Amino acid sequence: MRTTIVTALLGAVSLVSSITVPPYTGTIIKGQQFPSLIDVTLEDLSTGLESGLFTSVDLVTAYMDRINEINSTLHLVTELNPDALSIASQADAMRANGTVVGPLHGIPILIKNNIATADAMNNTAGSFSLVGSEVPRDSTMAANLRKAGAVILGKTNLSQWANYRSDNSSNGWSAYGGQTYAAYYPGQDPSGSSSGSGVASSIGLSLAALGTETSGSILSPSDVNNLVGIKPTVGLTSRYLVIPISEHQDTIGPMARTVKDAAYVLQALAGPDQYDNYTSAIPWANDTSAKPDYVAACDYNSLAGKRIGVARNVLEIWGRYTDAPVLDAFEEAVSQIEAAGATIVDANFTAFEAWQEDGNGTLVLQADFLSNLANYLSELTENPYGIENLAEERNFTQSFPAEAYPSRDTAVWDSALEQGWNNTSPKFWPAYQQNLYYGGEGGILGALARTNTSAVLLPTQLSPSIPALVGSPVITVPMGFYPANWTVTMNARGNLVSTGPHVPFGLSFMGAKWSEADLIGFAYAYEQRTRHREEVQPYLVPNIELADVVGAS
Ligand SMILES: *[C@@H]1O[C@H](CO)[C@@H](O)[C@H](O)[C@H]1NC(C)=O
Ligand SMILES: *[C@@H]1O[C@H](CO)[C@@H](O)[C@H](O)[C@H]1NC(C)=O
Ligand SMILES: *[C@@H]1O[C@H](CO)[C@@H](O)[C@H](O)[C@H]1NC(C)=O
Ligand SMILES: *[C@@H]1O[C@H](CO)[C@@H](O)[C@H](O)[C@H]1NC(C)=O
Ligand SMILES: *[C@@H]1O[C@H](CO)[C@@H](O)[C@H](O)[C@H]1NC(C)=O
Ligand SMILES: *[C@@H]1O[C@H](CO)[C@@H](O)[C@H](O)[C@H]1NC(C)=O
Ligand SMILES: *[C@@H]1O[C@H](CO)[C@@H](O)[C@H](O)[C@H]1NC(C)=O
Ligand SMILES: *[C@@H]1O[C@H](CO)[C@@H](O)[C@H](O)[C@H]1NC(C)=O
Ligand SMILES: *[C@@H]1O[C@H](CO)[C@@H](O)[C@H](O)[C@H]1NC(C)=O
Ligand SMILES: *[C@@H]1O[C@H](CO)[C@@H](O)[C@H](O)[C@H]1NC(C)=O
Ligand SMILES: CC(=O)N[C@H]1CO[C@H](CO)[C@@H](O)[C@@H]1O
Ligand SMILES: CC(=O)N[C@H]1CO[C@H](CO)[C@@H](O)[C@@H]1O
Repeated sequence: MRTTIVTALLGAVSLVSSITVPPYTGTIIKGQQFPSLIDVTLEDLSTGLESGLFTSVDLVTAYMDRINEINSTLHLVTELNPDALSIASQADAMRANGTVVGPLHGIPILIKNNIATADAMNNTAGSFSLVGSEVPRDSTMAANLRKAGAVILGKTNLSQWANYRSDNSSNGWSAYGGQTYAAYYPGQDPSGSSSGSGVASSIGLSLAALGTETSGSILSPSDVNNLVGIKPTVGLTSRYLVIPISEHQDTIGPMARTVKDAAYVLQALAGPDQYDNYTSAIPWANDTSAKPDYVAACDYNSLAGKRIGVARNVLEIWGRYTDAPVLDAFEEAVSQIEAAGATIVDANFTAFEAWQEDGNGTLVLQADFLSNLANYLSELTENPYGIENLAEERNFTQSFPAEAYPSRDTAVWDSALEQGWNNTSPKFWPAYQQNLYYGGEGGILGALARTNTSAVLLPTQLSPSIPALVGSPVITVPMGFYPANWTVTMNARGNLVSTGPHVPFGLSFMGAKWSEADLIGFAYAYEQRTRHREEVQPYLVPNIELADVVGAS
């Protein structure tokens, strides 16, 4: 649910790094160049599928082999789709027949294990209480992926309940999926809560993955896994049959290796849905022919002549908890954006200090969770333990040994249950209005309006909280890495490496609601000028490549 910026406050542990960086290139077989799956883009895959160099069945096989090769080390996938090969085979038959439904035709995508599918896969949020539960139909996100021709390859592990259960857990841990690790340093914190989606995309276990965000859960794992992540405006992507935290803040978006790939996936996801009425606020909801073309928005010159803000006061207040390599890389990024033709101005969040002292944000999430969890549970067509609300969910969790209670406590739920009132209470409205002020006039929306800027920049570590309050969009792009001689720091629980040599970090572009196409353009212009993703390779990457699979058959 939320991101932490306090790594600088945690005790430092000295470990010596001996990471060597192997080169990864494509493979040539019979004179044909096969793309390397850690770098491959959607356009590379489409070219190979079109030319018959490989099939979707080959792709699914290669990705599954890569998952099987690495899962016992990184624990990042909880379910493989037993139907994936037959779906890929249908996609191949259609393509052979001249039918390609869209750019994602036959392309494997992983989805977070809180996005439901009406198939053999479980949807659990990482809790044993939901293993074996069933939904009446696909979530709209899964349905939209299938409509676009994608092959849903499997489900990724996550911080349990999207990091909305415990004050003493670790990012990427769920009872059902175990502890996910990231791939840039041994034992690396994958961040969360879309942890498995982040690691899987970063090391090429699928073209891209879906994550969900309430406050930071797409942006933060994209940040530390060297990825592009798009946190869309709340309502641009339907939440129907996604295990919720908060209807006012939850959103679903892509995590991919390039801005353009993320744009392709967003194109398939975005749109109105009869099952989630927040989507009726999409400006083009009544005229889908006016849907933006997020891929065409990838324009190298999109920063030219734009006014771009920097939330200087946030940097001043939170900068003291932020490591020097991140701050230095950020200032360099600001210069590069200026050199790309933008005018840079201060765009301060005027109520930022007041927000830090205020508890209304917590009240809103707790009230939403009480209502929205019960609503999700009521949608199930099979509910193995008959759990209907948070009180019962807490009972289950505290008494089921694999849920690791009390070491992983239920403090977040205890607080929500103690609060007692949900989002139908008269107490909800004033708390929510206060949130809208901190995110709106006193936050990102006010900053954009007052300074007449098209986007505001922050290091991604500092970016999620304020846009979360108003449901406005953010995109993160790789910005750099901790240096090779960086001293390792651990997370609060002491079981994960928070920062260390070669750990990546990103730059966030924050915009007005529904401004995704603009943000994608800016992010693309920055990405293409800097190409930071390519500078460092993970310490751990699966060996199996597409060429091995095609060569073997
Ligand atoms: C291929 O196209 C033909 C003619 O439209 C159709 O009858 C057939 O079912 C198609 N096969 C597949 C596998 O899509
Ligand atoms: C879903 O959970 C059931 C019960 O544990 C398990 O038997 C099944 O294999 C799971 N499905 C997948 C696709 O992993
Ligand atoms: C969505 O529907 C609910 C209940 O039907 C209603 O209370 C709410 O105002 C609607 N929201 C929007 C954004 O239309
Ligand atoms: C779409 O049409 C409905 C019904 O006419 C209307 O209530 C809604 O405001 C319209 N939405 C937008 C974004 O224009
Ligand atoms: C923004 O905040 C910084 C740091 O607090 C301050 O120095 C600067 O003057 C502010 N800019 C504007 C335009 O208010
Ligand atoms: C919520 O905001 C109101 C209005 O500013 C304030 O009086 C109240 O103390 C805040 N509640 C919490 C829990 O911080
Ligand atoms: C929300 O609160 C109201 C008023 O207390 C109550 O009637 C309703 O059952 C609650 N809903 C949920 C899902 O707990
Ligand atoms: C929780 O479990 C206790 C002990 O089994 C039981 O008395 C209580 O009714 C349960 N509460 C809920 C909300 O299920
Ligand atoms: C948090 O978990 C750790 C590791 O299991 C344990 O040592 C510690 O006592 C726990 N803290 C609390 C407050 O329960
Ligand atoms: C790490 O390397 C940089 C550049 O070589 C150097 O300036 C810095 O002092 C080194 N830091 C440590 C902790 O050794
Ligand atoms: C998807 C999956 O769980 N694959 C494998 C993960 O690793 C274990 C142990 O190596 C295998 O037994 C699984 O099949
Ligand atoms: C596919 C996968 O990684 N499965 C692992 C999930 O986590 C549990 C608990 O750590 C492991 O036993 C599985 O192998």
